[in-house]
Amino acid sequence: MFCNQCEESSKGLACTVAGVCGKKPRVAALQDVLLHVVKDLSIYADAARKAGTSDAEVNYFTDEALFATGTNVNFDPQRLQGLINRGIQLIDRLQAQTIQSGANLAGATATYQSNAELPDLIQLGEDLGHVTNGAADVDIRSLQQVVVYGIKGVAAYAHHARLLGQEDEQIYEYIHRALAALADKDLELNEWLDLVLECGKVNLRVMELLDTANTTAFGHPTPTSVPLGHRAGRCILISGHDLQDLFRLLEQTEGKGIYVYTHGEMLPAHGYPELKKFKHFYGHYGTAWQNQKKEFAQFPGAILVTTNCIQQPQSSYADNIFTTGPVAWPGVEHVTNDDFGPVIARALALPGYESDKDRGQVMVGFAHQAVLGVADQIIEAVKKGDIRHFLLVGGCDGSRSGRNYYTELVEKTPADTVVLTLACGKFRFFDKQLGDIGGIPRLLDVGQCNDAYSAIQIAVALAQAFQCGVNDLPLSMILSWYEQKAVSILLTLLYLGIKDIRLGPTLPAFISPGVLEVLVKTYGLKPITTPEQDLADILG
Ligand code: SF4
Ligand code: SF3
Repeated sequence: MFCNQCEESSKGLACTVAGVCGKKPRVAALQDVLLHVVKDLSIYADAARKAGTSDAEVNYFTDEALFATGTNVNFDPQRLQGLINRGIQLIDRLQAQTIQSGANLAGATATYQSNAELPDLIQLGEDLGHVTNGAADVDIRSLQQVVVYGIKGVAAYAHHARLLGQEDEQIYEYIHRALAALADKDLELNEWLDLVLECGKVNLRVMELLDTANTTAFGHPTPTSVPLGHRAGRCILISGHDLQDLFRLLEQTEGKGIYVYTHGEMLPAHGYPELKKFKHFYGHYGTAWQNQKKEFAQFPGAILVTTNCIQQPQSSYADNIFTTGPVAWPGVEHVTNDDFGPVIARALALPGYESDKDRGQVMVGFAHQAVLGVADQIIEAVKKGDIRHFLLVGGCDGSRSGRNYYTELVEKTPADTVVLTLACGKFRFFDKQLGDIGGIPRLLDVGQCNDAYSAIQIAVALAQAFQCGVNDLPLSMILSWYEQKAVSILLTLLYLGIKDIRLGPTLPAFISPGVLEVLVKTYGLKPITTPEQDLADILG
């Protein structure tokens, strides 16, 4: 196996024996087949589109399949086999249409066997290898990996947005064109660089769509205090990013004597009016994904994981955990069609909490509409010198020890600075009491990684108010990354021309020295150092 798509790649290079995330070689091989299938399907879809047709089923499948190959999403060989077989059927369907149209199909390598057995597919994955291994030039291969991993992030966002009725043909058009380009051996470095930046542009659009999708369905988040303790009674914990799943679960648990708690990236859900109206949607439990083995083991109810990041369930809670949507683990019951009956039945069979417990509160709900609603107050505070600087400290969490940097950095920020945060990296400091500046909280939770659009909107609006560019604002971005949604967000920030981003805890293994040089020279991208050094550099 060869996988280098996340921040925890073995030895900072790649996982080649087994995934640090728990991905077995056979799962890696199946994901490789699936990516090759999606790449070949993209060649046909791109040709078909150029001939005037776009196939909705192909578009949806593309997002679903790419999402399944992301970090900590789908570890289930049978489900991956199902996706591969569907992809092959779609290739067959498009092949006939595109050949008839006389389209240019150079590079299409579709020689797949329909309904192949698992051992044959695993062997095929081992033979095919990583989808970018045809590129001989190390910098081109690096850029191809940036594109493929960025596209996985785009696909994840597109999948969420489409489930809530928002989609845009230009997103599918880009994904198919860029993946089809993997088969074009003549594409040069600059053309791959263009595809990298275009990925950032397309990701901005898909994040906008997702923002529209979430706020149309559930209202704009408002500042909301979320209990970290619990109430006596039966309980369900919901993790992942899918707000629609949460809404359906809340509908189906209403009146059943079950409290629903959020875990990980679901925390910001408490800020949405259409979600917080449910009285049994009580509070938040636990921290980020890498702590789930300990936290899930201690939760006295059923657990539903809707998207990344799932880890290998421990025997102590294996009977209590369920998956839905793109996420899967072999042997874990996967619920479909928004029917959470099995999860509810399990919650009713488990003891739940014996008594009430108060563990304090955290504030969420500072998405773009809430923050821009007090823009005048913020601008005034900046003009008076009460707010010296904004720091966007956001991104993924993970298990590397160097991630304490983010906790220490936030703890050390001076009292005249405001920290905006988003995604699961916030669990390093989400319950710190940083106080406020004239009523404006110093720690503002913008939302999930899925809400990076909100942070961009806030930055753009502040730049307009101060009549300057985003790079001229008293704003610094200190990002933490782990998986591929973070890659796509970083590409969006680069596409927007945002400079001097600090990235950690380590730089991506898939960035070659040559590509890194371009990123450093053009965008001033830099690795994090120490909290003291970086704060001194930022604040002068
Ligand atoms: Fe390794 Fe990350 Fe790939 Fe898992 S997703 S196999 S940890 S590089
Ligand atoms: Fe976290 Fe997986 Fe990236 Fe959504 S839950 S930010 S890592």
